[in-house]
Amino acid sequence: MTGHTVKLSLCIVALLLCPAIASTQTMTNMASKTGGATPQISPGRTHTTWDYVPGGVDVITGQPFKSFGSFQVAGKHVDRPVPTTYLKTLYREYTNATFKTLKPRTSEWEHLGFLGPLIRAEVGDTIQVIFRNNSKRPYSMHPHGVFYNKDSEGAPYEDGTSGADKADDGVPPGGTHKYTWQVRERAGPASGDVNSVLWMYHSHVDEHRDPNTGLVGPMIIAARGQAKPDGTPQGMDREFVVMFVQDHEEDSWHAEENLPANMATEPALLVLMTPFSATGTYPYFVTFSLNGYEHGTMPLRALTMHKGEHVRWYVFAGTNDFDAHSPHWHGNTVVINQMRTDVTSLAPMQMVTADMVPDDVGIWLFHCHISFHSAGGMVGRYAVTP
Ligand SMILES: [Cu+2]
Repeated sequence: MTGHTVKLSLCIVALLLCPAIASTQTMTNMASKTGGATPQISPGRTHTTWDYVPGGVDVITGQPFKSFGSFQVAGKHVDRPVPTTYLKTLYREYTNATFKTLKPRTSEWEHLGFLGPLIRAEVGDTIQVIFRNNSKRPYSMHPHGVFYNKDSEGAPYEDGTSGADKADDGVPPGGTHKYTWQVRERAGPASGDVNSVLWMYHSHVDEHRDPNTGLVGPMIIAARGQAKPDGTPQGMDREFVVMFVQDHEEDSWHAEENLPANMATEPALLVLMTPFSATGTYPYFVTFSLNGYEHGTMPLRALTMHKGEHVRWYVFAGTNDFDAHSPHWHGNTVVINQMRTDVTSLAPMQMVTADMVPDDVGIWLFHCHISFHSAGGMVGRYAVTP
């Protein structure tokens, strides 16, 4: 597909913010209720509800998950139950630019969770994204890695441009913008890389609050001539994209709707890891997840592979202060930059590609090795079948 314009799944990638669909589970339910039809947009809905612990069970321990927050009430430390659901604004893909029909996420990408749709291209392609903003605030799409002119950067700042070159900076509510990104050699693998690399896109109208609201998505670029007809890189049987992300829900644009109204008089306190901890971690509304899934709730069926397959993991980190992470695979090893390991490190927004040929069958832990991140929920599982 080298030299082609990538639209949709190699056709127009039509994205619309804030569908009426809540979570992956709800999407499945709605589809089954309507006889398998693709869920339609409900007018008037401008955000989505995301549950960080869908099902309400800590899958790692097998026990019901009890979410609590610590508050200062009349000078005393009080623990109270708190929800695991938050309003989020997410990128979602539609079948075409009429934005009437959501494009269903295929089963192998179910694990993407609250991330936006995967955009794929090969060096030599051009990516076009028709972006419609159905939310109540201006948002944008700012890509990493690919080449863009000033009308497709998706970030407002004093850059000496004006007019049409500013239309991408923040697409207003109800507005539409076409982003055009060239996939040049510099966006593809370098000589030391494997034959595909991970990039990302995110809203950059407010570089802090937009990602914390949920506006981040992945992009995979294959080397020239290295993409199979379905866009996947040659030689790979399976790919996974996992964002290790610390979300500050207090900095989301939905913070006022998500957090208690009396926070000024009853402030949330840092959560202690043990009763003897010298210091706390974060208030309860700072979440530590894998693609929005905490405490092992990322669907295992979507993170399952066969022994001996060539598996490529793309891992990246969020944009907050403690978004430095140490992804660790139990049971199997990976090769990163031609070096063997089972732990890697991510600085905020850093992207790493790790190849695995699993030889150890079983259900295995996959987690951040920073202990308070893992305790806070940044833990999942993957499975290797014979
Ligand atoms: Cu971490």
